[in-house]
Amino acid sequence: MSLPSDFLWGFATASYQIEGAVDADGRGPSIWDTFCATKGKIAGEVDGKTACDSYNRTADDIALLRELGAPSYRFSLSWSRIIPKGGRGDPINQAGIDHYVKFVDDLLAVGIVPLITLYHWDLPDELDKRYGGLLNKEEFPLDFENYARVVFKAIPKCKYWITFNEPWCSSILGYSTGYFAPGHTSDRTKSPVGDSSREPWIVGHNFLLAHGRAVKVYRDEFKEKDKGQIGITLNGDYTYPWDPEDPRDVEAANRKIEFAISWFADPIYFGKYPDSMRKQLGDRLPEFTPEELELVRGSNDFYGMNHYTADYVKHGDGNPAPEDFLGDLTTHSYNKNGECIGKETQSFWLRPNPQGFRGLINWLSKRYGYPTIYVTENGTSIKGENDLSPPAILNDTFRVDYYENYVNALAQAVSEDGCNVKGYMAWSLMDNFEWAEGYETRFGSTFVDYDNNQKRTPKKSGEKMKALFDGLIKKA
Ligand code: PNW
Repeated sequence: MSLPSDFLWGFATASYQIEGAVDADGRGPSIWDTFCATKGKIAGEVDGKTACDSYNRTADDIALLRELGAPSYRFSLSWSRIIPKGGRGDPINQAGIDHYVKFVDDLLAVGIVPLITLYHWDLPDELDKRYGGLLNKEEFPLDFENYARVVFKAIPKCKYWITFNEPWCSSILGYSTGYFAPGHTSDRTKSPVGDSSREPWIVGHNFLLAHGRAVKVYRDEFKEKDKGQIGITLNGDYTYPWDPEDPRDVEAANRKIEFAISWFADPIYFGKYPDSMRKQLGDRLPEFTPEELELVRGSNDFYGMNHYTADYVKHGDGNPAPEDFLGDLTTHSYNKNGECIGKETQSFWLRPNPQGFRGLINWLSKRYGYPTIYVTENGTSIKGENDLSPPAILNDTFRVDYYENYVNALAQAVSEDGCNVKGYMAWSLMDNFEWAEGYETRFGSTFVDYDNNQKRTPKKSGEKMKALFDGLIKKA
């Protein structure tokens, strides 16, 4: 079992989760600043005002990456640091650009390869207020295209670009359940605005158009000269039928992956939405115009894969509610025989199931013709971890096992199944702002002491990562 010699591994983070310094150097607010300020949305009523203070500690973070021996680092840019109001007619903030240019230079100076995500959920708040943000098909893709061009021009040294992180989360959690910013939902006890039956599908469509536009800009104006690659990062669980003997459960298990992943990947690789989605959603799922398809089809140089967990799936009754986004099915932690998918973690949606990683890499490879895959996130929280303090919290053996099992499953998918995975970014470099779960849920390979000036101390899982990959990657 092995990984190719050019395999890239490292750690991942996202701007709003680590940077803090929300008012520094002209940054404008994002929808997450606004969402955090709304009572009842975030566990512990916390926010990203300070987070890990990474905006002020780029040198510490680079030193940490070096200490862990990471050859690469995936991070995201804060759009509203670069264009505080976000729009294509709005002023550019040179201080924001300078910050990221220096960060990339500093990473490269010590031999760390940067992978940059343009958008990890922190839309400039002004765009949401001005025209409804992600819901606006006329404005949002053009503003994203403009932002992307500004960034490509400023940072030619970056060779790996990710347009969007997990559009499923932004669309479903942001516009159906209301669990994430901007918190739209049909549930009027949670939000005065939203239509869960329609808005998530509109937002998803707009993400695809904006992705297509940014990719076209990169390919037309930068790729030849800068020699980089660009793709989108999609999240999705692996699935197993609750009753493998019941063909309806088998079908539903497959359908769940289509509703999570193929929603975005089918248009990109095949130029159409999955039949299962069209059948259930009808005209609530937008249609592509020929010009839109032209933009979207073929718009991935690589597939960015975020993956954490798996579910057992039971078919629904054939009569899904208008708010249903799973695909007329239910998910379960136990199957018909009472077998458990994996142990509990601190995250209600996450139970480790490493075979599912191998399963999903194979599923994607078969469906999309063995594309180049970069795993852009994989990791776990630990039940009760936040109740511990050093030194106990540093001994994160549950996470050590998770990484070892998942990375081995990946290596099997590559060396035994012939899948084309070229990189792996562990989520996360350090404990950080875990969205609606605040700081109570930790995903870090490094402990961040929020009570002691955000001091960083590597956990065992961080220290063991290099040896794990050194044991698998072939010597050049
Ligand atoms: C991903 N779910 O989010 C994100 O890309 C990260 O920013 C985040 O910190 C990490 O995973 C850990 O949560 C997800 O509810 C959040 O299924 C929620 C879900 C999936 C992914």
